[in-house]
Amino acid sequence: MIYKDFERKLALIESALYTPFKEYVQGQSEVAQAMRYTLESGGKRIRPVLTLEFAQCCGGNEEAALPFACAAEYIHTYSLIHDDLPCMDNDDLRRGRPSCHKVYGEANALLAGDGLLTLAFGMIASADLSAEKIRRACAVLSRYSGIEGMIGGQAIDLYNEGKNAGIDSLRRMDEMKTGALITAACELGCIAAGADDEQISAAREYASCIGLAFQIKDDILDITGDTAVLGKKTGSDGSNDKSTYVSLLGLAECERAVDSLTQGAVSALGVFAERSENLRELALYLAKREK
Ligand code: GRG
Repeated sequence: MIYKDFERKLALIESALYTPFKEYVQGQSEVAQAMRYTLESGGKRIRPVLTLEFAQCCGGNEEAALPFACAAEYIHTYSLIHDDLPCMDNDDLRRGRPSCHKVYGEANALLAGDGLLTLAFGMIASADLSAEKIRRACAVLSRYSGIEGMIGGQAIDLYNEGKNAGIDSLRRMDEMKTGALITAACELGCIAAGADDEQISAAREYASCIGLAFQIKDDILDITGDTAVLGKKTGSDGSNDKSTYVSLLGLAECERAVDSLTQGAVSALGVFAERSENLRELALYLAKREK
């Protein structure tokens, strides 16, 4: 257990994630099955938990924030499906199971990713929140997951292939590819709760620190992790001839950077005082995670 309330929040998220599927998965659509296959393959659900935690921290209602939390996880899941495709990273294994396209074929996997992407915005629109909150949530998710965020980061990643990217370029790429969606997840919770500017700015700072720590930890686990625990191949960064934090800075410096960024994240929570205890625990857990 990461912290006391984690499992309860996870259960809320798990049940909400599959609500739309009650209508169309029954109808044998292979694409809907492919969407569900990857959704239920056991991700850590960090992004939707962040949404609910920030909603709670800012005094909001977690039930009302749930559609925003699901939207963040749908976008994340679509990105994993597309990232594994032969035209991207060509990975056969994801979360310990064959990747979506290995089971359902490339065309269905492509559509499953598209289906989750569009479902994310439909889910936001279905929230029982004001039109202004829904408008802001759509704008935030679109910006951070699009060309200025996650997609832009993935494009830089493709462009950098085979080149020896330096630390600044690597950092910029990861802020966009990994950090932006984590920031969106945190900010969505703030928007659902009607947070003020100071709270939103603290959430962004926290997200920026854990986002970079998360990616550095991912690079560390690619070297030190266990395929059986991680549920994906290790050593793939080296074999893809990519610069990573570990290749540029070494393992020990990477471990120090993760610790210092985690401290930065914890400090950013000051404005929320004791209400942010769960978010503190979450940052500490992410720094120590093994998958
Ligand atoms: C849209 C093709 C496309 C790509 C977008 C986000 C992304 C770019 C690709 C996903 C692959 C990847 C390795 C991204 C880096 C971020 C990262 C470490 C993702 C894994 O997130 P976790 O650990 O995954 O939260 P789980 O399985 O726990 O949900």
